[in-house]
Amino acid sequence: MPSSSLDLLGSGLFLGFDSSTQSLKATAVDDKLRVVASQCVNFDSELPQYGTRGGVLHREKEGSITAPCIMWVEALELLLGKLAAEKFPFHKVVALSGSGQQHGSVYWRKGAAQLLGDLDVAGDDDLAAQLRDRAFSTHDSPVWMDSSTTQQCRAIEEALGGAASVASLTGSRAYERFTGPQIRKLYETQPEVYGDTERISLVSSFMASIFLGRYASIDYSDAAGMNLMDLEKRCWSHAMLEATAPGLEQRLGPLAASHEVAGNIHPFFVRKYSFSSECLVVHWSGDNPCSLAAGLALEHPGDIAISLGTSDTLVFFQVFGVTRNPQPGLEGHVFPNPVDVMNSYMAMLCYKNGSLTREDMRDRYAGGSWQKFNLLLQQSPPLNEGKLVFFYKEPEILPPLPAGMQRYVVDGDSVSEVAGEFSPSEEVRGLVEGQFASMRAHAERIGLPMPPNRIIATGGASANQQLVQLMANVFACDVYQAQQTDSASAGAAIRAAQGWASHRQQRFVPLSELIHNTAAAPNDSAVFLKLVASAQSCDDGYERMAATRAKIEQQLLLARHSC
Ligand code: XUL
Repeated sequence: MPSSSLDLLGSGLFLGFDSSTQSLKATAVDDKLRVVASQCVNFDSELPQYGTRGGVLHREKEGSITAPCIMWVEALELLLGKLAAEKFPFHKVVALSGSGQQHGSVYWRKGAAQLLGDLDVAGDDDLAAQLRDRAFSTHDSPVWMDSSTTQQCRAIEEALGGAASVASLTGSRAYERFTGPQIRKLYETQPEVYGDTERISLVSSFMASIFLGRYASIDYSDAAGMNLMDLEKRCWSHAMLEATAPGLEQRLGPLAASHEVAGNIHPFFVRKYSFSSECLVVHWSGDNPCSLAAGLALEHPGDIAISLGTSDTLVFFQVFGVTRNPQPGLEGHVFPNPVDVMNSYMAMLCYKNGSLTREDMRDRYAGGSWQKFNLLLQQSPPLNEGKLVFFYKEPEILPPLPAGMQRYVVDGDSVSEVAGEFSPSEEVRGLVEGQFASMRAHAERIGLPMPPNRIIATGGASANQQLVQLMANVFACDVYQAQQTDSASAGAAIRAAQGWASHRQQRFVPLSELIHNTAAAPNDSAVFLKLVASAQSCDDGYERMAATRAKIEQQLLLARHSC
């Protein structure tokens, strides 16, 4: 019976998991979307028997990066055990869902469906003991960090008539870490393993399968990270399947909408952890879609999230945005939005040189102090009198340019390269304005409306007021900061709530309706966003700067390819 919209979430709890590269996390929210519990298992330190570093195994000889899929099963029981030890009320959970590291794949051996269906509920064996030696055709699950499939990517693109055709069909050109090229490599290099495989899951659908005790479908959103799904039609693309491996469709199973209920939790979890037998499992999805769409309430076309890492290692600097009109091309990725999977899309752009280069300049000109870096930023005027800095410490992904540094002065229509350094404050402003202007240009190219509706800034550097103010000015919109740190598992919990409400109401419940009708007082809610900066007018100066930077990038790319 559909209930009233004011009673969307009843009075139960919603449990979200995040099966990420280095750990498995859980976050529970209540009917007001307040976080009531969270727990985590770190793979390296708490499951040292698997010998992972950063949650993965570097197989130097084969040049691949994998993770033992059985470790994730063992981690799940460890995590549930930790929650049980602190008396988490499993019986109150009405729905659960999860997020998984994108692209990673699990290979179920022939007969595994039967094994899952026959899980021993009454005995003492844990799940890992029941599945370890019998359920998988290989224990090595290739993960997103693997980049050993260049040959397969080129072959797939060639079969489809080029990279642009693959991008427009699937949302991304063929990428090494994407699941299709990984499957093709497995088929080519270990045909016996492929032959012995009855089902292929993503990390997300794998974990959902464990909770269900039968194979879960891959959801539309995470499926877009495989180079196998027709993005527009939301079905497997026969051309992509054929270019990847024979007999693949039956091994992938049917696709599902991300907010749909996959089924009831398996009796194993009811007996061992006292879950209710009524607890629903909502399809799991990818970590980026969960984190950004649900965890940050990034739902409306025109919303953008920018994640600014702080570490000085290789941090990916990501821009996500919601759009109804994606333009998948040779750069970036497009996924169906998991909280509005039939109508809108998320675009994702990854950069390598975000914090890395800002930290380099902080150390060079500001003695390692962010405070001094911020003062330098303020000493030059907006638009930096036309001075632009291009600085890549590592080969960049977007645009694909080698490490290096170039400086230009723009005066009206004339652009001239300069040899020497600018002043410290011009260097700092030139770099940061340039990073945001470049993001603005790429975001527009992939189909994100400009200026955006709003930006949600996350990651350590989003606490830097000068940076977020400049971001607001360059993009000409308000910038909000997310308060929730575990946004992938919190996002999964919110997706569980959305799936449960949609199931009960027998209609699709939009995230905005859920948040509007249920969320607690702002400070308590997992989806609370704080306004941190509003745009200060600069006419169309930054719009022109973004266009000029994009032109210079094109020239640098052309020069690179003609060398
Ligand atoms: C996205 C990607 C990574 C993983 C991390 O394309 O490869 O962000 O999802 O878990």
